[in-house]
Amino acid sequence: MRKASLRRTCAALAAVTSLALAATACGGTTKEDVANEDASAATAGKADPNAELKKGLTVGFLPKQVNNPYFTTADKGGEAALKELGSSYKEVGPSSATDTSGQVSYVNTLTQQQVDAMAVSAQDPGALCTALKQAMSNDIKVVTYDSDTKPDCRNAFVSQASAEDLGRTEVQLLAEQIDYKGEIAILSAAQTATNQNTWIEFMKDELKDPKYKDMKLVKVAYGNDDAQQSFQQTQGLLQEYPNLKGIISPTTVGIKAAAQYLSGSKYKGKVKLTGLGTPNDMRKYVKNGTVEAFELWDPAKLGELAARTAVALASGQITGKEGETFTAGDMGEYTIGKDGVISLGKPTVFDAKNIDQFNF
Ligand code: RAM
Repeated sequence: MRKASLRRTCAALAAVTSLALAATACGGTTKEDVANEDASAATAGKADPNAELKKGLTVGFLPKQVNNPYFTTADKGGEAALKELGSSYKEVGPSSATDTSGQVSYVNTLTQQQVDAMAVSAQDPGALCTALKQAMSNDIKVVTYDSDTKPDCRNAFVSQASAEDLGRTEVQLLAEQIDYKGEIAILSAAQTATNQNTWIEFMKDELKDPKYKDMKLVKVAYGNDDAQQSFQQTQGLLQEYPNLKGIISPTTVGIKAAAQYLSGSKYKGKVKLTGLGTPNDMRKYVKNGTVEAFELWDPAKLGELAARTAVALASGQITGKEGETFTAGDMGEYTIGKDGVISLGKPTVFDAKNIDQFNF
């Protein structure tokens, strides 16, 4: 048995039986282990930019939430790339964006299934760490995409855009729409979401600039990436703060629900709304005057880059260290940044002028 497959069998054992039993079965060092040590260390520790991309791999996608159209689009991008590369795709995941223990179980499931790599959008920065580390110690490459865990709990993070750019530009977009004056609120996703929380920190920092001195962030509400909860939270914000001038919703589920609420209320066009949404979800609210401008990246490209990164890792072309480069097919060359972060690029701002050019 190859060392990698021995390790994986042990991971499967550890995941399904008691750890002690797995340790007894897997604890010994065999001659084969020693013989393979050098080769294995080489693949684990050093990138070989000229390594052939492996075929026949299995990459598991584990989004925050499976029935969220944003992740459906992202993961389809991953699936298409894997097909092109001669590897297999599977997707597992919880239906609620606040089911952290469900996500942990799905990481363990993928580990038991001995996938070659997994692409995970983390609901919570720390909760998945133990399970992800166990996967990595069994030669499974771990890529986070969309929402990160801690840097030592994965090999690389495929980020949609610079978190700083996203946070700051959302404040700038809203400020222009409300003339830099008035009370504003944020309607976020889950309270633990790494991506939204990082963007919100940058929004708060942006608001410290004296040019926003007449704007006041009165509340951060959480709609948990659930349409109904996000709708009710928007309604609640307007009841609690009748002078509210604007809302930033950095979640595709939240901004859509908030637009739906505003669009059917007396606040339509008066309370401004921006954030992160898909053109297909937001088109009608841009056309009916509820929303002026919002932004997003192409989720399919994010999924594609996650898949290509997973395959490059599993093939030994990269290890996730800063400065390593790889070619992501037609997407071109990417360089790994600080803390293993690979950034997709700049987001697009959508408004009445350009929204019809996009279909996702
Ligand atoms: C939702 C999710 C996802 C986020 C987008 C913008 O679909 O919260 O993690 O990146 O919104």
